[in-house]
Amino acid sequence: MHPTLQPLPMPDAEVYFAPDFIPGPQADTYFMQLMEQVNWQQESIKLFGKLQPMPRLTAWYGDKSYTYSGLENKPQAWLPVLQELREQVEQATGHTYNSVLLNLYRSGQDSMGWHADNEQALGPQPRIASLSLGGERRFAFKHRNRKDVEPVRLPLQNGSLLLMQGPTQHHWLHQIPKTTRAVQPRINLTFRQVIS
Ligand SMILES: O=C(O)CCC(=O)C(=O)O
Repeated sequence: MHPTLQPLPMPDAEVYFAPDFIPGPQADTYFMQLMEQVNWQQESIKLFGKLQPMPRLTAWYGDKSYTYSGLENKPQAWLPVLQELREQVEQATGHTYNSVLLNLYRSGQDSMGWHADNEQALGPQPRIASLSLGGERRFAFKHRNRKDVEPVRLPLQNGSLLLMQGPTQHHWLHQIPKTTRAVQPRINLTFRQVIS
């Protein structure tokens, strides 16, 4: 594993974090390329029986289709820039990924609610390698059922890499909360290995 990926001291989890995985200027270039080249979509989700626009834009690239939040994502061919980032993340984590879900948080009003990435298609111990580009946002973890365990808050800065594996998705939820602070747009790429 890449030496900058350091373990976070979280019980019932296996989480590693490299705050400076991609140097700032290079991360800025990747951010601009992805803003321009990715086929960003405004998807909808059903909330209390009503269709609502998701509070972020998304895109799915990979070798297989994948159902996420009840949405079937048709695979799109890897863009060269995504292929390049995938190779860097594979080298750093020592594992392969056949899919990437991208999220674009246009402003502090864009967000992702509490959830775990525990879809069956990710296998019994999902491994999620999550790269952040652009404006810094706060990421939060909370244990699903242990009240004695403190929540964990982590600023995800431009160029940082967060790796979640092992039992993490079974015991912890995570989110990107909305913020009223002035924040720059942020792109997040979550590399995954879809097995079914
Ligand atoms: O934007 C992030 O850092 C979180 C993304 C996430 O939780 C997900 O794609 O499942």
